Amino acid sequence: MTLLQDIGNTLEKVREANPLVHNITNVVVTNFTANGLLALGASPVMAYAKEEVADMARIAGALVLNIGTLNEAEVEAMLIAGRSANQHGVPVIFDPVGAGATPYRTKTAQTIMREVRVSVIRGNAAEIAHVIGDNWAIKGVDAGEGSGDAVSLAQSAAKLLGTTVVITGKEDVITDGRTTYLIRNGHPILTKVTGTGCLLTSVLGAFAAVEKDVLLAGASALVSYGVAAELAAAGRGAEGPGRFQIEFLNQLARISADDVHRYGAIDRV
Ligand code: ATP
Ligand code: TZP
Ligand code: MG
Ligand code: MG
Repeated sequence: MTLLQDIGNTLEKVREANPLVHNITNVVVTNFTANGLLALGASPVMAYAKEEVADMARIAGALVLNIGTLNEAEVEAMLIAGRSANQHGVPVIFDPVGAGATPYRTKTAQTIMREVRVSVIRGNAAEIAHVIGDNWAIKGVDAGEGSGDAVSLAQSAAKLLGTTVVITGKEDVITDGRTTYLIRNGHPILTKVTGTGCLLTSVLGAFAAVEKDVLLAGASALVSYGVAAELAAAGRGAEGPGRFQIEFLNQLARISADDVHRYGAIDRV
């Protein structure tokens, strides 16, 4: 069985299992995230109240934490949900949106990494660097022009944090500190639609819910997502970001194991 066949099978498992993904995410991307998960074949739920997050996280297939529009109440809920997920063997996926942009974001991201056992942390290079106290340029929630090698940054972060790290950009890196894959799927128009990074983090949750091998789950999410974006950009999405956003949802619903075999571009490095 080749890696791309394993990835195609993992995509099919998401569709068969329809996993419940509990998201505590930001106000910018909430609707897009729910629609993207539905299109892919997962079942989204957004629940934020500290009175219920432990119960919701317990019954979910994965918990996604995203600090894009954080506040104290939400951070408290994230810690409660994260601890419940850890107690019940539910994988936690974390998006440290804007870490490095303000001290509050950086500190909160580091607190979550310390207090919650996170299966996968996904961000742009600057965000991941700031979570480990490294200094890449960052501008708001977009990666800046920091230099350096995303592969070695991801590997250092994985070792320091003791978790699987995903750094996205023109190419995506996933590593557990020992095994590293580079994924060359995707399209630049993804950077013109807000929430494509956040939705990807939730899609990582959907895949982690159905596949215990975190590296395979993550690689499968990255390849499937990138290929869906390529298909959308090659079709109706070529018209511009508005049409692309809608067409991308269509392609997340349509993408098949066959598309993954044909267009997946992943290498072990
Ligand atoms: P940023 O705030 O830096 O844009 P983000 O959280 O939005 O970060 P991205 O790094 O943009 O996350 O990743 C979201 C998706 O867009 C991923 O699938 C990634 O592969 C893809 N992507 C980002 N930039 C490019 C690019 N230049 N070419 C192809 N795909 C890209
Ligand atoms: N501001 C706070 S969260 C957010 C913005 C614009 C969304 C960021 O989404 P992404 O997926 O990182 O582009
Ligand atoms: Mg982006
Ligand atoms: Mg982001």
